[in-house]
Amino acid sequence: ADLRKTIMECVQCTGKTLVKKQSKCGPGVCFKLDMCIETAEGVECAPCPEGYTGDGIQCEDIDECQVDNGGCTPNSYCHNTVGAFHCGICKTGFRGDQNSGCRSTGLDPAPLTGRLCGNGQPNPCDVNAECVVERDGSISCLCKVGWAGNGYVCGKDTDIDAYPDIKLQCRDGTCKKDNCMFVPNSGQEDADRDGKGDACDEDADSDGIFNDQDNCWLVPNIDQKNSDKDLHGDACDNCIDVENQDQRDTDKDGLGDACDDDIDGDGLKNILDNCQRVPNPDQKDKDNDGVGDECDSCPEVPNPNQSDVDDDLVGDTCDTNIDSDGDGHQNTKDNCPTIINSSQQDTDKDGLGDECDDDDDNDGILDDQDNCRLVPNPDQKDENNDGVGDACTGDFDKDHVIDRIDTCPENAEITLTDFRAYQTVVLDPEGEAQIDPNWVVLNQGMEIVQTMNSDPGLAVGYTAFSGVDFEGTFHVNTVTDDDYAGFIFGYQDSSSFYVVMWKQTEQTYWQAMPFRAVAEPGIQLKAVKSKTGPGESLRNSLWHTGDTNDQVRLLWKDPRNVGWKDKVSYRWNLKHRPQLGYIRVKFYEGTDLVADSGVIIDTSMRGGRLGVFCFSQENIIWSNLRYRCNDTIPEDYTEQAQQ
Ligand SMILES: *[C@@H]1O[C@H](CO)[C@@H](O)[C@H](O)[C@H]1NC(C)=O
Ligand SMILES: *[C@@H]1O[C@H](CO)[C@@H](O)[C@H](O)[C@H]1NC(C)=O
Ligand SMILES: CC(=O)N[C@H]1CO[C@H](CO)[C@@H](O)[C@@H]1O
Repeated sequence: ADLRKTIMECVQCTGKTLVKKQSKCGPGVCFKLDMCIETAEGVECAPCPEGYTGDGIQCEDIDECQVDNGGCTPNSYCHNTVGAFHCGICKTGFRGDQNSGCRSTGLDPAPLTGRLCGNGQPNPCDVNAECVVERDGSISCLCKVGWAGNGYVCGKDTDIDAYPDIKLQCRDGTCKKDNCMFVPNSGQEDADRDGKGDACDEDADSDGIFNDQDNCWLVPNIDQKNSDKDLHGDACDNCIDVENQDQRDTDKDGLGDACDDDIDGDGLKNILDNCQRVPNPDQKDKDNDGVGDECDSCPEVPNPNQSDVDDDLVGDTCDTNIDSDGDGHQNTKDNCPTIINSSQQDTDKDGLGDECDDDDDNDGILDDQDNCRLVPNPDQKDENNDGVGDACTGDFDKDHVIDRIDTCPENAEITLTDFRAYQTVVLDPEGEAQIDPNWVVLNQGMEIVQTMNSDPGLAVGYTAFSGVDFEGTFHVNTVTDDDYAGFIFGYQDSSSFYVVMWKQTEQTYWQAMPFRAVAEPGIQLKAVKSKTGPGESLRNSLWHTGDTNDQVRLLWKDPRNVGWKDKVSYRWNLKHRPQLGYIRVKFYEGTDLVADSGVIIDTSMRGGRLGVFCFSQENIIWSNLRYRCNDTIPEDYTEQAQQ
């Protein structure tokens, strides 16, 4: 309604730019927010972006393929997408590619004939891609592990960061040549814009000082001036006069927490704010313990010290650890105490989780009859009679991220893979053996780097999952050291999680107390259920390849027993279905599958959070991280059950 109103207010719709009477830009004024320009006369909408046609208020996709096959070579596929298009492979009966042209194969039956997608339609994808049938029945193409591109064209991707080694004959962002061919950098960050990514540029800011000697390696500062005692020069220090090695800046206002008098940017100065790190302008504090509800680990029970020894985000004072369904949420806080539901999704926020609520969206129509289970639509309108209500067509959970790219199409709270917010868990807090890990998050939360030779530690995302697929690229970017790195899933607290860990060489841990721990090089999958929690026992048990009483169980070890190689990228692919206890993890080196756990059934943790793990290894990169909600029962589970 608002949009229509602004169009009617259009007073001078000349040329390509529109001028409107209103003076403020905002969502829905122009086709895209960043196309809106405020001027003295009102607001203007910039012309539609390339690939679209329209007046700037409304822009429609141009189907480039309609004209001259989009400029693609004759007899090849042209695929139109929103705002762009790309050329595909040769059509059935033709051979070649976009460079050399598509020639008739004559008598020779085309090798590609008969390639079909799962839904029976012809497969338009590159030979090194998979055809994925989306929820709405449409098709998309995804380059296989070790390949990158737009799916219609895929090229070799040595470091498995989703950018190809060479520029591909297509126009999407993912067709560009990787600016670091051998170091994964899924964000392609390039501070000095010299075409060489920061991850592989020895002088990333081009100030003539090599990164390892530069106190601002991403900001040119020839003077190297540094007023405080931390390792960050003034030119890049978010607290110039206050030591803050971690550079944490909660509200992202450019001022580090250590020198920001309003850390969370909620308008209340720290000294007056009962949640200094979580915005809560209302300052509500039910239990009157001086800690606001928004950040209180026990909002109903006074616990001014907020102590949480098991790192499960529930304060000790109200932590019962009685969890009947094992999904990581204790009964008193579980919105479905007896049904496994780690994600705790509660769409209508009525306190009853969707899993045990028979009307998830509270629109009066029970879930099994509701054509939009998560979007209130009492009228059940369904213009095209496809069984999916108009209110949720294309965006099932109405979170404004369309299903096709939504990491959780049936959960409005989870839309993209994002580890920008994470909890650090130190697994040996007392030990002085080494320092704590130092995490750096890149590429909008889809890449994590750990720089220090450290004690064992975790960076854990805040999102809890039931069924999930989790993948990422693992790379140790140094020839120094030979220790452990990996990832975790099903995290419930610092005593309860699954870890997949990998070491380079066999080694006995240098602290022989409390027991002698021997690490083998093969990839290991372990269930951590520790009676003691973080400390020396858990530390040595994590190091040890094998079972340890009351600490860790080894669920699987790669029989090849080979360690990771320096500066080589590996891709992992994990499936966890906690409802069934199903776990399967695969590892790829380049394009080759090199390790596969097979189907493992374990029910120690019925879901939980995801994260990464390191132990005594520096310079680890977890790149191109991706998670997706997935509760589909894998076929191999059924096979196994039938055996
Ligand atoms: C926090 O307070 C509780 C009681 O309110 C007490 O039992 C506990 O020992 C305290 N923890 C720390 C770490 O001070
Ligand atoms: C979900 O898991 C199933 C079973 O493993 C798999 O076939 C399917 O491709 C997955 N869905 C997505 C969107 O990845
Ligand atoms: C949103 C979500 O993750 N819901 C899950 C809750 O748990 C059940 C299994 O008990 C899953 O089937 C749901 O998908």
